[in-house]
Amino acid sequence: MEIPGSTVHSADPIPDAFPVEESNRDPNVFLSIGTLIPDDELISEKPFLKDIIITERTSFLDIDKEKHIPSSPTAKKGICFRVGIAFLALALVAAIITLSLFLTRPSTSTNTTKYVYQPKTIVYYWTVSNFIQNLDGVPRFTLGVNGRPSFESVIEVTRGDRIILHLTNNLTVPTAIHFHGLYQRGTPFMDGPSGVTQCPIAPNQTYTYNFTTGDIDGTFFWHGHYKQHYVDGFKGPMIIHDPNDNHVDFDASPSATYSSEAMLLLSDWYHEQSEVLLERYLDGAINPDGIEPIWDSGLINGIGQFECTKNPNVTCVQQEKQAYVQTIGVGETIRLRVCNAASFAAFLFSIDGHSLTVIEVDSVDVIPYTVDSLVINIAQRYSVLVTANQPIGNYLMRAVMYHGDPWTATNIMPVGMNPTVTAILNYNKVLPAKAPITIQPLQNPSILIDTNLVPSEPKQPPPIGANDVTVLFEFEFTTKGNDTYQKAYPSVSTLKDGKWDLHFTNSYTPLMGDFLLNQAWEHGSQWIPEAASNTIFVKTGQVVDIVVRNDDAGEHPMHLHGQSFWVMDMGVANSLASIPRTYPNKNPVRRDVVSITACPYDDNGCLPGNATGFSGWTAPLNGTNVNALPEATGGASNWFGYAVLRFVADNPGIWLFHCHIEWHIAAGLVMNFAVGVPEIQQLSRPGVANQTCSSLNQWSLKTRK
Ligand SMILES: [Cu+2]
Repeated sequence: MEIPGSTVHSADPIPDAFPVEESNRDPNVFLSIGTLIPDDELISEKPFLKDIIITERTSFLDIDKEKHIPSSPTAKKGICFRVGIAFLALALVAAIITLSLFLTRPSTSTNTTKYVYQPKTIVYYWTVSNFIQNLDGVPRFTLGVNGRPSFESVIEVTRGDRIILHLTNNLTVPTAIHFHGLYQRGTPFMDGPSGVTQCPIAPNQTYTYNFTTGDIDGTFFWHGHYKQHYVDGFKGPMIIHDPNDNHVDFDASPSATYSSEAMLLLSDWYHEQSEVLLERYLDGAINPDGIEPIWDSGLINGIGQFECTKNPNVTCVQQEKQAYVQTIGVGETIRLRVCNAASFAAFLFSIDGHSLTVIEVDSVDVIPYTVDSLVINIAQRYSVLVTANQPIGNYLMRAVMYHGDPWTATNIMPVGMNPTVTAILNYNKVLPAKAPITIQPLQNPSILIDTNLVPSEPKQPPPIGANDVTVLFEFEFTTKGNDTYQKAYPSVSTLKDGKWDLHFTNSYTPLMGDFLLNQAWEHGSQWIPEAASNTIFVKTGQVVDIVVRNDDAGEHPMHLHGQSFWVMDMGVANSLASIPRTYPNKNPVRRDVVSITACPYDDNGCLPGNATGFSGWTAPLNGTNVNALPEATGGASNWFGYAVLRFVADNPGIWLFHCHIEWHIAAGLVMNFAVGVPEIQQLSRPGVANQTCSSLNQWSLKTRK
């Protein structure tokens, strides 16, 4: 078995250019479209909204005005930015508006007084289209926003703000977007999943997403939630700032203070279109073993490095930039918001020579916890503090994609596949000739697991009682009987009088559920929620436990929309009865994506392993020396991976619970929680929702002809 670190070393492509000074776009600056107007001036149908100024809005530019100024004399501002000359006039107008808002705020100079933030409304005008982009050296048709790569479209607001996002669809197929990690309290129609909370937006139509952040802040991302648009690049960063962030206040948090920040959006990247890949994956005749499509390379903030020299059949074109560069001042501490926006890959993230202090997980602040690397599965987010305490130089930030059996279900990789994507942590913009990029790959990474994390604001999960709901979600992947297609077979039962009552199994949901399709697309305005597939109905106020049982040989990142859950327990077990049902931890980690471990295994299948606690991530980073695995359930034992997740159903809406591996969504690894149907029906459904369904109807009638 290879040592993971050594594999990483040999596979690393070193970016051969260092383009900070050559660029006309500073790599530290995300570009986004947005403008600020006070919340009390906003009425959604006001005509002046059409006339508001749209300006290039530089991410992180506004941050320092929004939050406490660090009182430590050692704190430094590390962010620089550049605004194109054509936008100077518009930027000036925006600055005056921002400044006038700023000047009306209460003083932030004392640490004893909480800063009272006046929420604003941020308006975005986005148009999605499909055009050729060169993200990793191999140009391909890729979805983008306003003619630029999606990764540059940052939603960046402060807790309490309202977000109005006008999304115009310039594609030839429908689309929709989801704001990952947002609760959408009172606005479940704005959550985004096609066929669950909205009809997808027909070509040439506009949908207006209009919602507030509610009471959460932290690191999020937005992404397409129609078919596999996410795989084709339709995704970007989303940040909600805490107006009273202790971590920027040296006196409040002396051991974990940062003075600048950036987001690192990690992704895997495919050279083929998702439609082609999906067709091949689902076809049981071509792909009887259900092997998921494997990426060609990875991206950090939309920039990757495919190994062109290893694949003569691919035409490569020099990119504008070969790697994302993040500048940091000497001695400075930066908050890096790391998000895995991949379709299939789990990442091991590290920075040569630097430790990572975790302060946030999926929007929940945690007691600082220092590691040398992070395992981050799909749709998970971690904020880490990194201090520039090493000799001045350039250090590689490495994101390595777990690959080989069991991660990728095969050891055969696409030709030229690069499992490592790198970015550069650059001290004070030193040039590479003076300070060469270091190469110090990790040899034995320390692995962060959920049970290491302790929320800094304790929140005890309520007990689950006889009138509450316990759901068992089990799944396996197979082609069964006469099925032609590869399918996930989730089966869902609820616990009644100590017995499992099976609700559905073998369900195949090619899209998501079909709530609104029933409501308005297929059945006019009549709502027939019972007709929706894979759905468990929950009353408002009930406590819900989801027991997830993973009978598959791979890890699965399970995501719940509409709320976070407590991770009550996770591990491996050989019977449902042996899963503990009492939990001593009064403050378990809360998050919205949990990676359900595969069982420890050998050639005969699952092994007992450490049955009393989580033993996840047991497979090596590069599993290529591991023998092919039999199906876990067909092995010598009945061991499986599990997690118990608890939430309070106090947010009426239709909330998806699904695996965030995009191929598995398509295979049907999806269910819905319908929370508080009577309360949902009392919510006023925005007019745009009905319009979108009728436009979709017209479009589909037209295309059927
Ligand atoms: Cu999955």
